[in-house]
Amino acid sequence: MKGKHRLRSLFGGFVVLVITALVVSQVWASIFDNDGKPLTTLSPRGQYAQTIQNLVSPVFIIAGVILVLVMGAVLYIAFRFRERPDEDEIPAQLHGNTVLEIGWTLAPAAILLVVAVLTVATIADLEAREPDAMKVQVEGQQWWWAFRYDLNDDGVYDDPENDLITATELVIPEDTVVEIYTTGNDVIHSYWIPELNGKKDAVPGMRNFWKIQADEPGVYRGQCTEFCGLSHANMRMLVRALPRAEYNAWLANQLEPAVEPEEGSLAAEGKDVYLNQLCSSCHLIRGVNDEKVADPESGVESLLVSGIAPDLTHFSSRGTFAGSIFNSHYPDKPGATPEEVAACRAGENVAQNCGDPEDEALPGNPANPAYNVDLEDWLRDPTVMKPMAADDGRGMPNLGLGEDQIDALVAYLNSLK
Ligand code: HEC
Ligand SMILES: [Cu+2]
Repeated sequence: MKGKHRLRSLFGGFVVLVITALVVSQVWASIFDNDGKPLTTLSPRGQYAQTIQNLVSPVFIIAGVILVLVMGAVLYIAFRFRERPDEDEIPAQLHGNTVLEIGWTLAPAAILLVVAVLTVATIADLEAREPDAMKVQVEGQQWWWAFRYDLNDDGVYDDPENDLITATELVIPEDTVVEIYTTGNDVIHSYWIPELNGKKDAVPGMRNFWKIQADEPGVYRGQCTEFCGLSHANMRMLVRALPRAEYNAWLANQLEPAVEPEEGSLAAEGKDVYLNQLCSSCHLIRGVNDEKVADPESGVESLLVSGIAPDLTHFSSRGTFAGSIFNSHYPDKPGATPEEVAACRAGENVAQNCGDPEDEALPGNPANPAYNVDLEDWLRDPTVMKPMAADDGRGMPNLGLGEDQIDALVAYLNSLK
């Protein structure tokens, strides 16, 4: 009877060990394999994410050692002092042992003190201003992001002469500290690019300091992490870090007004549709509908645009749209010739002319079929593509466009390099 009992508990222990080993190996693998999982917080690709990692690792190790010690002691004691049928003695009691009582009060306090010092030091590092950083205001809107680059460093972010306003994708130079100031235009959002830093709330009426830096060129993804209404889950974010020279070229191009379509072309028709179908009451295309109108009473000049829709001046320089959940075109092949890029954008021989859609680092990765949506579908009815409360003035309404208008608009939007 006794032998059978021991066999059963041995077998039970073995099963528990195997299950534990399986779970630990799975968790371990998924934590450190970042492939295709850009939202893991444990794979830093910039100095601030690394700062956080430098706190997480020692705390994790301290907690792990304590876990093993405590669980080991529990298992040992449960086994060593288990009730035996032929013994009815109670083990020696330790209650009132002063040395032990003081020891197990002071030891955890000391450990927590170490963790507290490390944590406060990390917070101070992350909150420190960087004198030479470039500065961008990051503004959450239902359900996309607007960016204002303070190019002349005067602390003013909405001066169209000296600041750049873009949307959807935050483009930064590699290996450069970027100070960001988060704010919200409607409700509270939260900006979070886990590979570059932690989260920062974007609160209406406030400007919260944060900063990011990417060691390597690449695409870094994130997700709004403060519930912000109907399409909160569809409010992604994307940072594109470029080599310095490419960034400078990107910036020079962004500062230009929109490309004027060739007279008589389909794109030129699209521009007319843009101006005539209400698009221009919400969206801004610099050089097209950025004329200001003076208020007859106060004389204050302002734009005729609502400002609550993404800037489309260089729409086609971005790879994603609508809160980075859809791709506007196939990704460019690295080192592609202009002919290949043009052919790729036109959808000709995609396999040869476009980049590998599985490559996460490429703009507008259409690897996920759910996201590989045509711009046409968006214009046909955006409310089907993304839940929005357009009747309530949130998001983009269905404008009931005809197919000819959609074709022309797509040609125009794709020409806005
Ligand atoms: C009532 C305001 C409104 C009107 C009118 C409107 N849009 Fe939009 N549009 C929006 C908003 C808001 C978004 C962002 C929606 C989101 O991603 O949640 C958007 C997104 C877009 C996008 C994706 C941009 C990006 O970078 O994410 C395109 C392209 C676009 N609209 C084109 C058009 C065109 C073309 C028209 C005219 C036929 C038009 N819109 C009319 C408000 C409007
Ligand atoms: Cu949000």
